[in-house]
Amino acid sequence: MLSVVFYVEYKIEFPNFTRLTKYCMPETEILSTSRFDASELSFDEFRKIVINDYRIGFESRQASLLGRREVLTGKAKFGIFGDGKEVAQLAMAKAFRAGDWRAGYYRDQTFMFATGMSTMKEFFAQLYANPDIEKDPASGGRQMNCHYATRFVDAGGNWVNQAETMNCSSDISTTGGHMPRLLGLAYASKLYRENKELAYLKNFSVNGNEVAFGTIGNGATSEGLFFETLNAGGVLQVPMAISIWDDAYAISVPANLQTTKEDISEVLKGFQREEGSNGYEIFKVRGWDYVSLCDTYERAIEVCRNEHVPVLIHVTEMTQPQGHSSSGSHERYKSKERLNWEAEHDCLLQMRKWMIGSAISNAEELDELEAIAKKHVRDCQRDAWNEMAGEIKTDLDQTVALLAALAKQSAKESEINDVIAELQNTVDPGRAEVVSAIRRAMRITIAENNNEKQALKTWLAKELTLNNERYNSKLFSETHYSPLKVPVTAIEYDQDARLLDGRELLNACFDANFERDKSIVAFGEDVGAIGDVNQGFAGLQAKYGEMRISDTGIREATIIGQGMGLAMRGLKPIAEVQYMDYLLYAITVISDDLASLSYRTKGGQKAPLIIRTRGHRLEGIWHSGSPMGTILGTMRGLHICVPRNMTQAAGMYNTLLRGDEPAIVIENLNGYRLKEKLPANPGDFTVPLGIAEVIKEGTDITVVSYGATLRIVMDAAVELKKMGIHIEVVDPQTLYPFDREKTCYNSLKKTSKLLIVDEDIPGGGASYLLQQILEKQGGYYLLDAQPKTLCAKEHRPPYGSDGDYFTKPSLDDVIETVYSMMNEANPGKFPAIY
Ligand SMILES: Cc1ncc(C[n+]2csc(CCOP(=O)(O)OP(=O)(O)O)c2C)c(N)n1
Ligand SMILES: [Mg+2]
Repeated sequence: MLSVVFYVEYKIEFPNFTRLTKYCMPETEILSTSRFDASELSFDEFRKIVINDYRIGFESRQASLLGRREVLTGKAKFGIFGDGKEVAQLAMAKAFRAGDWRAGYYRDQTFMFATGMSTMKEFFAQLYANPDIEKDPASGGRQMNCHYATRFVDAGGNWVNQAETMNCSSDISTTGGHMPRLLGLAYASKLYRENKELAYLKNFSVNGNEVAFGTIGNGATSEGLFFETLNAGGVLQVPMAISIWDDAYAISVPANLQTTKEDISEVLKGFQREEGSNGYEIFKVRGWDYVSLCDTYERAIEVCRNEHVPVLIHVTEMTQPQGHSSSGSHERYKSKERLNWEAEHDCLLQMRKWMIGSAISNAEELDELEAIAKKHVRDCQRDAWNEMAGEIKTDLDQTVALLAALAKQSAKESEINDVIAELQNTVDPGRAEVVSAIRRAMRITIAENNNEKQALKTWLAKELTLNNERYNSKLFSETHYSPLKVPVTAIEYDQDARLLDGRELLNACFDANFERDKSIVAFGEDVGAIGDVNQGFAGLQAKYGEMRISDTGIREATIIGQGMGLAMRGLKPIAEVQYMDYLLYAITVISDDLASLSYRTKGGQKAPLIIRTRGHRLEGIWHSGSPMGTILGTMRGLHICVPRNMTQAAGMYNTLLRGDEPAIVIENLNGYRLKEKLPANPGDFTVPLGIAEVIKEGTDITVVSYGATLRIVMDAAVELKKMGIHIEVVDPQTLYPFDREKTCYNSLKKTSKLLIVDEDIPGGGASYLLQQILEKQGGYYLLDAQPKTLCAKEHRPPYGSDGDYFTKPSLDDVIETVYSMMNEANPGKFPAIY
């Protein structure tokens, strides 16, 4: 072990500092993440590094102070900052290398500055919600301030070379919500190191040497996602370095109400790795002790990186000089003693004292540095504001000119002038005020038409298009690699194609894909050794190895996080959630993190994860759910596939595995043992997303259904035919995207009557289908009778076949509902049954 000893005023030891690398702060050209190299470093060089660290920390603090002021004076909506957490982040940055990953939370601005993954000007651009990704690359103004991300997907949808860049996965605001993703980011390193077949993916890893750094607040460690992640990381033994920023509070709630023993690392001692066991290396260090912090991070990350042992660094005695966020002050809930203690233990104050005490610097030098730093931060803030305000001002001036021209020609001149005056008097106007003024003027002049009004209308259309791009774009990656652009390959059958169980057909599909693409992996509960509970992966672990098809613990949220992290690092994961009912345990990760990823980074990040699950019908309250309304309401940002059988499911997997957007595929639980014909190209034929299919033609009523109910509808069609009724059955196949070719609408042209059969509760998935068909496609205008929905009851189905019959739409229900619609239209021909 190396050790440097500086004999200055005090004897200060720096064990373990091993490396010096240069990294330039973009706007300052000064070293930032420099490490200490015992063998090469002179005292002067060492001094420079420390002083520079202090500068970064001090600038970061100024950003927090100024940022809060900008919120309080109304220039920004909300502010949350990393004050009181600076010094630990300087130390963490020293251990962070190109290729590494961060999944953290809103306190990490100092780390981001120190690594160069973000700049001071970007900090303010995000605070002002600048929608330009050149100005706020993390989120294009979509996220609150201090929500960080690096852009690892270029405009064409291509991955950047992640092995050469420092990488930051996009933050989310939900406390602890990022932890499952952290697991996946770390797990990717394990796969890259241990599965030699992945060596060709050079842009993503160098032998799995990348560490995934996570940060989390002490309060957020109370979340289940934290514990689930912690346990999974210990089982998997992945290079995951979790730092806990412990300031003894979570907003107003103190540690004694958050954490057993008020001490998270004390509680977690059982996770400590021991001779012969797996587990963690756990470290505890104070947040104002620069020397110990640098030493701790150096040691912790070395073992994490080299040995793939997860580490946990509990950083205690942190403070929060400005309180939690811009909303509210901490004087309300912290005692005077606590506030005094925090003032005294401010990490920058302590670092400054130590630097002076050990003759690394002196008060004069640091005073000067601080003055320069303050000015620098102020300059960055002004530039960021001027850039944002300048663009809006240009729009505003143009709008005012157009409104003034219109006013001159209008009978409502004074009313329009009022609109102009209001707009001009608005303090710090935004785009909303500009566009709203135009729309008001359009309403005021509703009865007028002239060139000036046309000019205003054209301008409004242009503004709306631009604002649509600024504020509403990129729910999906929408690039060349989108699954919607995957070429359609027709299904082929040999003349003597075998009939086999649906599960075997899926198995053939997965087998072919695993053979074709070495980056595909699959995992979940019971997925590995037995090949999933319905045998779709049967035999594939034996064939392709445990690195590609594996079992996980019962931990739905981190199964999704595991997949998400892998997908961000260039692999193609299929993450399995055993039953659709258990999606609720993963829904936070799917909804908050995965579904919003492309949108919240404005296309700067992607995670093409495929979630595989099964549901709709089996037995009992927790095994036969069909919460499609919940899925539709929480997973916008994923493709939602509801195949009616395993052939269609296979075709959808074949499409999705060739695309780059996330999706969920819900297989029919009762379809695995039904016979289907084995295609000749089970791993190649594709089912395009959003293309509905008429699976039975008819003239009387259009019945739209999907998944398991389709078989019931088809059986009903046979019975109804005997009663002289011919239904047309449409399977949308995917609920998102929905019926891109308006097949439902076209069917209504023939039938003028619509019935939706859906297994969800009334008003669940069915209301989405109605909205899409009647409103979006315009089907309303084709109807000659009230549209109907036939759904399950409002409760979940009881156990047993009788419970199913009396709860879910049954054959009898479908027949009678269709018949009643015919009875209503023509009672003479179809007299009431009852
Ligand atoms: C899931 C969720 N619950 C609650 C919140 C509201 N909230 C935001 S920050 C916060 C406190 C977090 O405290 P801690 O984890 O200690 O981090 P600190 O802010 O102290 O650094 C809370 C309750 C949230 N954002 N997400
Ligand atoms: Mg806290």
